[in-house]
Parts: sequence; C-alpha cells; structure tokens
Amino acid sequence: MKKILALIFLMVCVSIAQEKFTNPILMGFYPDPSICKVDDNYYLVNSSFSYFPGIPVFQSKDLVNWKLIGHVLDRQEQMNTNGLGVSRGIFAPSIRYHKGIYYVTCTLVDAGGNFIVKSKEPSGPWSNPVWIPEINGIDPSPFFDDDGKAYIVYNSVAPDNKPLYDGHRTIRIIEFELENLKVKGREHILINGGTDLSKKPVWIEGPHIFKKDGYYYLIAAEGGTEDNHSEVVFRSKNLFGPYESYKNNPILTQRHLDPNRNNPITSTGHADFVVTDEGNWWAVFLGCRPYEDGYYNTGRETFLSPVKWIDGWPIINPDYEEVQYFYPYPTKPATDFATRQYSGNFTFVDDFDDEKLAGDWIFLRTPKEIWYSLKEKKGFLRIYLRPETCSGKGNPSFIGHRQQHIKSSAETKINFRPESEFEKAGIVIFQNEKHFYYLCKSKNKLNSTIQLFKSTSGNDIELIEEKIIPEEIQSDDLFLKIVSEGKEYSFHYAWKEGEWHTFENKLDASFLSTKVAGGFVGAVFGVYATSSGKESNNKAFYDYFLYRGNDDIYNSNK
Ligand code: 6LW
Repeated sequence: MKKILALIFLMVCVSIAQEKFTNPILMGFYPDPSICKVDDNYYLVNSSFSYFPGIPVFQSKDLVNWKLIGHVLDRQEQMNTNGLGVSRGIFAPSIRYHKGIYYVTCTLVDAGGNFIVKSKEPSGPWSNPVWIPEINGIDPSPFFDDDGKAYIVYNSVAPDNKPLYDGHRTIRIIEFELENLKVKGREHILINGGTDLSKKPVWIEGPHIFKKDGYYYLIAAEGGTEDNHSEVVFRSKNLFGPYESYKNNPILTQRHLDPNRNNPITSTGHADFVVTDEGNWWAVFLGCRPYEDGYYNTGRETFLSPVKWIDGWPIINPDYEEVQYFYPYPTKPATDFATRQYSGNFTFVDDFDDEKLAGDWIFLRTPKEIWYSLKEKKGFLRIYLRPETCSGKGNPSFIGHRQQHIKSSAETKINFRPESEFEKAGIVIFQNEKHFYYLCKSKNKLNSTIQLFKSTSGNDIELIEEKIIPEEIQSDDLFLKIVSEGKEYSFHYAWKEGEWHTFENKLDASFLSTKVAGGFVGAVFGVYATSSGKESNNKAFYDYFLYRGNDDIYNSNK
C-alpha cells in the first residue's frame, strides 16, 4: 500500500513539475520588463509611456501567476504627460530592493528625464520622482555592490556625443548616494557601441548589472527593439571594466529564424534575470506576436524563459531555437494568488459595480479633473463628454484596457442621448492619435445614429459608416462591440443583449499595427466619449465592459 501511495505522490509531483505555463506571461503591451525577488515574492514593472497611471507593478509567487498591485506613478504630481504623443513619456523602468527599500529608476522622456523613486512597499505609495539630470540617456538601472556602494547603469550617447553611425550608443555607470539620492563622481563608459564596435552594433540599451562568482555581469539589449532585437552579456572582474563580450553573443534572439514560421515570437530582447528559491535562473524579456508579415497590434509583451549557466555565461532559452509558448512551471504553481489572468485565453469583465475602477484601466495622459464616476448611478460608469478627442494630445474622456490577444473582442452597453452631431459616446480601438477606429452613438442633423470613424493622418476622423437609429427604438441603450481577428477588425451593434448586427466587417487591422503606426505601445480598447472640441454638459453611462481573448495557440495541446 505504501508503495502505491508513494507512486501516486511521485506522479502528482511529476505532473505539477510538468504542468506548463503559457507565454507571454503578461499579454498585451507590457514591454521592457524588470524584475526583483524579495522573500517569496517576485515583483515586475513595465514601461507605460504617456498612459496614466504609469509603471504598473505586478506581484507573483511563482513567476507565472501575476497580480497587479498598483502603479509607481499614480498621482498627478508624479507625472504629467499632457501634450506628449502616446509613445513618449515613461520608457524602460528598473526595480530593485536594497536594505528594506524598493527603488525604481526610469526615464520620463520629453517631460523631465531620468529619475528615481522609492517606497517601503512595492504597492506604494512611491515617492515623487527625484530627477537625475546628470544622466544623459535612457533605461537607468540601480546596482548595489557588495561594498555597500550604489550605482546607476544606463544607456547613453556615443563617446563625446560623436556617433560613428546611427544607433551608436554607450552603456555608462555612475555612483549614486542613496541617502540624498544624488549622483557622485564621474560617469564611466562600460560598453562602447555593443558586443563588437567594428560591426557597428546599434542601440545597446536596457542594461542591468549583477554579481556572480566574482564577476560583474552586464546584460543589455542590442539591435533595436524590432526584428533585429537581441540580448547580450558581458562580464568583468572590475565594476568599471574592461568588460569581456561573451564570444557566443547574443544569449537571446529570434532574428535568425524564418519569419514565416508558425506563431512566430519576434523582437525578443530587453531582458532581466531572477533566481528562484531552488537556485534556478529565469529571464523576463519583451517579445512580439505578429499575425502576419511582421504586423502585430498587441505591442511588445512580457515573456518568461529559463536561463542556463554554461562555462560561466548565462544563456536564455538554451534548449530551443524558438522561444516557447509553453514551459514547465519554474516552481510550485500558486494559481490561487492572482485575481485575474494575464496569460492564455481569458475573459475580463468590469460591471462597474465597485466604487473604484479596476487597476487595469488606463487613461490617455494624466487626468487633471475627475470626469468619470462610479457613484452617480450605481452599477454604471458615468463619463462626461468633454471637448478633448483621441486625435489630440490632451486627456480625452477615454478609459482603456489593452488588447491582449490576436483574436479578441471588447463590448459595452451605453445609455446615451446625443444632443448634437459633435456629441459622441462609444468604444474605440486605439493605437495612437493617428491610428484608431471609433464605433459610437451620435446624431446627424435630425436623427440619432450609429457611426464608425477611422482616424486620419491630419489628427481628425473620417466617417466610414453611419446608420440612423430607427424611431421605434425608443431606448437610449445601445450595445457596441469591436472584434479583432488578427489582420481585421469588425464592428457590431445590438438593440437587445446578444442580438448582434454586423455594422462593418473586416476593416484593415494592420492600420493599428506597430509596423504601420510606429511607436512603442500596443492597441488599447477604450470606452470613449467626446463633444469633439465643443463645450457640452452631456454624459454617457456605461453598464459594463467585457473583454474576451481567444488565441488559437492556447487552444492547442500544451
Ligand atoms: C526602451 C528601450 C527599448 O527605453 O525601447 O526595447 C524603449 N527597448 O530600452 C521604449 O520601450
């Protein structure tokens, strides 16, 4: 009997050990991940650009199931991205823990530059940014040496700011006094150009330093954050170098693989390392999932792969050429920890019954006024119509949820009575100010109508389709839905729940891809109301928001 029980126990252990997790671990635009481990918790932060709140902070017990526990920049006084394009603002953050304090360094591009914030708790409250004007570059990352000294390592300009070629950058380091949060002494160039200057390496960035077996290891992204992206590693016995480039660099890339392979994961790079209690090393890094020809709308997402040390060098994803969608769990699964899914196929619904918005909602730039309410009408999100539009660089009445799947849908039910053709309320799929589709209720001279707009390069919108709402439809309610099917979006409406009518089918989704739209973000579904530049006292009520993600890869066998 004992032998049978032991066998069953062994089988259960093996099955848990074999239980696989899905990549990306954070789907949708969660780029430039940085991670640290404190006791039995992992904490991870991502870039967030001009969206507010800035720098999401995730917590996990197993590196796979993540819970959003807050944002580093969740107060107006911490960040103001008004006037910036959506892909400016918060670039790559780094999170580190040292002697009871959490530190995040980051760059607020075009609105302050490099800064550091700190907190006793990763969920905050975080301090206001302390600016570091001495750092001329991006992607700052703290490093705490064994002798108690603190440093910041970062991407910077070419030596003497005289690049030998486009993309010629350096990795530099400067000492940092934690007490007064000031830099100390001069900066040192650790890496000039990248792994081999003679080959003109571009965009060495996203640096992190850690110490192991008497070496200072420096990992960094190289090649630029597109198909040519990679992660490389250097090491030195001296913090200030000289650093030796690993002869088999890069330690991660997918640039050499067939772009026409099935379910490609591309542009991998910008990694950070973490070690589990079992002593196993893992890497988080960004990657992309094109649906065809390099087009992707889900932005740069956070992936997790194992790291193996070989002859004193760390190799990411050593057992495969392709980054995998499925790996065995790094450690014992903690599936009951997370409050929602960020990986695999899932549904997210907000019925707006709470008095606070779910933390996953994001605003376009920093709201200066509270134009929404969950209290005015219990169970509804009330949004005031305001002149700002998604074509501008202000803070429109927009609240967004990332598009996290190639195949997904977002639907809502609005209660809204437009009083002019300028007044609109509905749902938008937004990539940037010049690349979005907007499905809304409005009116023409005489009637209430359903309208579908496409943004223009002139920061305006053009009407694609309009339908007069029949007089027999007396209710102010309207159901609206956008469906993404990879290279196409389709748009639907319903008078009654579930009775959908197709309004416009198979519109070009690549219009919202990074390849077409440019930038560093991904597409975002949003509830959005506007009075199109005019003053208005009108408001729209949203009854619910329902997101569904259903990518084929996760319906296959793991
Ligand atoms: C980030 C840089 C990069 O600062 O893109 O992928 C920039 N790498 O490291 C914005 O994400």
